[in-house]
Amino acid sequence: HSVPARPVAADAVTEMREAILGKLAFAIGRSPANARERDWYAATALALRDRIVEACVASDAAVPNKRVYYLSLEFLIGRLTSDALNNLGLFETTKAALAQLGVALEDVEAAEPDAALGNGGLGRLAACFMESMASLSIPAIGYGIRYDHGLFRQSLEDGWQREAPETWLAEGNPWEFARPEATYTIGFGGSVTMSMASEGVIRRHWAPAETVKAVAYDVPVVGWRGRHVNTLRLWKAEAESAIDLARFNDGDHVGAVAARARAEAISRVLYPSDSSPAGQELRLRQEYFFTSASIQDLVRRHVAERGDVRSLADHAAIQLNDTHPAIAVPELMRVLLEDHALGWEDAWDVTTRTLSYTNHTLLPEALETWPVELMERLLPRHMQIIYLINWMHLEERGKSGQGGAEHLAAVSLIDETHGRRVRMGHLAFHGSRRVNGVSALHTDLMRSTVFKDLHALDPDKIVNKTNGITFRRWLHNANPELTALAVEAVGPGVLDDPSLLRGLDAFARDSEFVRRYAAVRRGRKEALAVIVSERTGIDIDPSALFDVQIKRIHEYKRQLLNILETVALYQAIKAEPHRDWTPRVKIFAGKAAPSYVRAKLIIKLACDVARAVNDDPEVAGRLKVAFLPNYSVSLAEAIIPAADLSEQISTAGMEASGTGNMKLALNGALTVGTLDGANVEIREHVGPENIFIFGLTAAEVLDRMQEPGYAQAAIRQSPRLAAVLDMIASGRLSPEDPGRYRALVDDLRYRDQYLLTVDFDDYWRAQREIDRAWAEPKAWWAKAVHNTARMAWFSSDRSMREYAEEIWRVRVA
Ligand code: DL6
Repeated sequence: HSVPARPVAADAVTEMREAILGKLAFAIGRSPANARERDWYAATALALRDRIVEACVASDAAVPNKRVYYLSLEFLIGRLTSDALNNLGLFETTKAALAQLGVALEDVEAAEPDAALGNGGLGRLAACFMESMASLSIPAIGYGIRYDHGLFRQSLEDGWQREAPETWLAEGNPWEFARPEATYTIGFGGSVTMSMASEGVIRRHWAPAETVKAVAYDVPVVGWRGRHVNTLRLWKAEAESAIDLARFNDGDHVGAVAARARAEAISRVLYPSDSSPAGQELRLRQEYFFTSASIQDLVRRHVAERGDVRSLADHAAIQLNDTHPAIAVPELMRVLLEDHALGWEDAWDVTTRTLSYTNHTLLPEALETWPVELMERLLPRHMQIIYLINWMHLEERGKSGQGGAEHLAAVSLIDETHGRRVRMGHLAFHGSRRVNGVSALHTDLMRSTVFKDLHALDPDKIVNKTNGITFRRWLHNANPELTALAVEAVGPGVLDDPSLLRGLDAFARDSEFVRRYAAVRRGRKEALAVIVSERTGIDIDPSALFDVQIKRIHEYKRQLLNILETVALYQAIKAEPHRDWTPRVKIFAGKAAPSYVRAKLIIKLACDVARAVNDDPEVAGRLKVAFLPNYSVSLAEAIIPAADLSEQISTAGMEASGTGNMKLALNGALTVGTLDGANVEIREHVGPENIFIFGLTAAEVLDRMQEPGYAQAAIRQSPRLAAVLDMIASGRLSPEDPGRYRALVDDLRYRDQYLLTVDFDDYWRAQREIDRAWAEPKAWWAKAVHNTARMAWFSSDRSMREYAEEIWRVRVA
């Protein structure tokens, strides 16, 4: 780490050392002699937290004119210590302080468990946005759930994914503050009663059958240079009563805590499996639990500060991160109608001026809908409000002459085609002031497909806000060596203003700069090779091309396409062993949802291919394959700076944006990708000559899907692909279970929903072009430098500025 934001002063080091020692003794109760690394980590975090609190007090001094509330069921934060050290400019000071105590900062950092409160891109985006809002001094509170168990721990048992619970809170969390004074009651079930409020005015009251407490835990989020601190408020579920004492005394020791177990289950695990009705219900309980607590909290704060709930929209902007908090629409209505006695029109006006919604996927299977029957049982009052919102919405259509049955069915908040279900996307859309997509292509597809009819009713509502990543974590922290080089080349201003990276363009052909740029990569590849060897037993050569695909395992992301190409390459090398092959290491990492059987089989196939390839002396030195288990934010931070090639190969039209693509390109990996999600904009920024694009466009995908037998036709035209499929289907890669991949291959041959067969030949072509490009180091490194130089636009600071200006209407200094 060599990016000190401030020079290191001896007295600052002494002060930090004493602060850490004080925390170790008085907060942890350990002496330096018997402190474990975990203790040093906790002591360091607590010492840093004090500094943040000092900055926090300054941030909280005045009531801001407007606050952003970012509601997200996921925050994939990773480790917090390095963020805090970097943003406070205390990295070198703390390192020196710990060194005086005989402790290595790297070991302290490594002792911090990842806060993995998210599954992938959506949750990591929320974490990047929180950091950027703090860095831009946008007053914001993030709201989510304090899961006891974050994303599961993945291991590979003979190539099969196994899941174990993740235990980040096992020894407590030094970054959080418990706030028992911020506790709210959350209701479920029960009935709705009516009363006459005044002549002709009927009020409805919800009497829930069950209540649960939501208790706040606050994590401070410190921005760049410590100028501003925001809060991430995470809710923990607790029972109204910890124990049924009478029952306990009667000898029913388990039954006495059953209600508690049921209540606490809400914040027990991230993304409970929804493959059973009980799992689905728990998921809906989670969504309502955190949304209701957050809405109650922010309305209470607003009324305390401003006295009148009617001005909420002037001082609060609520962003719904996907549809998981879409129940905020009827919940805010309920609070305004019942707790604050607003009339319907006023409540609807406040609601629709306060809420906005981000859509993150158009895949039909990922669009949330809830059975009306479940909603009526769990949230009867909300269901009534949804019915009324829908009735008015459809009436309006009728009045404006758009009342055709087909049109009404398309825009209705209730889907009646497969049983009656509430469309959460439609609900969020209708209840929001602005709705945004996360890349230009995705936003266009929102307008022309899933939200076509709603868009026609309100053409200004959908806006595009292309995703971004925080450069503090994904460049400064993850790649301090490259950051130091950039600072040397274009000046320290680049730490504050990433657009200065553009100055690196001038160095793309500067042999001394390029030598150092390549040396930085080489160092990180050597470090990654050690990790790969330790975790998989596979030895990889740092001079080979590191070809990396790291993301959730999903069919549309097409890890399988990459595996097919790997098998084709394996066959080609074996057929012509003496050709001058570009040495490659294919690195995969990612988790499959526990109930996603096909995705788990794809992991197994990657491992079977790895075994065949790595054991074959004929391809030694040309091809290696490794699947790194337990992908996490921390592992991403180790892989990304070591990557030469970034695989972004989803079926065009299916990846809403991608953000890993941005992290890899920023760190100088060249992209091989389809024209999907933000890849389209990455190409515009880095230049078409610095990226390898292949495959059908989104429009071509839609057309091709209409052609019967497209997979068979593609296989007929590609002997190379046919040979790959034959090999996999034959069982040669899985001799202990020869039929293992027969159904997988049959699916490609006769269905191929994700068009792997159609894109295969062009992907092969692009990969061979990459082989040739790698053989020309000067040109390769020039392309890499151009990538780093031209990615500044993808900073999440830019995304947050755009949200602030166009969605939230919050001033950014
Ligand atoms: O917007 C963040 C991220 C995108 O970069 C990915 O392309 C997209 O797949 C992901 N979406 C989800 C959707 N899940 N749900 N619901 O994770 O969002």
